[in-house]
Amino acid sequence: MLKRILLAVAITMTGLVSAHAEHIHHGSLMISDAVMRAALPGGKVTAAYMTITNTGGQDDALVAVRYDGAKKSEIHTMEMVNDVMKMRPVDGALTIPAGQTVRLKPGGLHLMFMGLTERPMAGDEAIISLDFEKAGPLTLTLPVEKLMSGHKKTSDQVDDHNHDQ
Ligand SMILES: [Cu+2]
Repeated sequence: MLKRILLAVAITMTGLVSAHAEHIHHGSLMISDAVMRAALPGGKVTAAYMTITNTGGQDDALVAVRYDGAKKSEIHTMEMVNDVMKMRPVDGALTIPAGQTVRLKPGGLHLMFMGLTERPMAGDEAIISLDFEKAGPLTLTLPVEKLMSGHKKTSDQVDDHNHDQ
């Protein structure tokens, strides 16, 4: 309750704080800025982003992700191949090194949801499940927002997942 009151105060004061500014503690992990990208009309893929900080003394790893509104959920990374940005599933798990912060963000690491059976729209909340090697399973509720891609383009119609064209 107190947390909600404080958040409301923060929103009033800055006008900029949104729901996903809230931090979630899970074992020695702290998750913030979690958000799912709104799917485009007719789109079959979308992505989610978050910041994961490992405040502990041991490495942890994100081993699996699941979103019930998609047929397939994967952890993706982006890399330059011949000047073209491509994404691919991470090999094995995504390590969250002890004492470090890993940022999943547009144009970089992301959680990827393919074969959407639901269409998450701006203003919705989406529930995803994460599984960490040490901290264990976590169910997260994410705000769904229209997000710009990591590209220097201004259109909402561009998303991370057109890179393989
Ligand atoms: Cu992807």
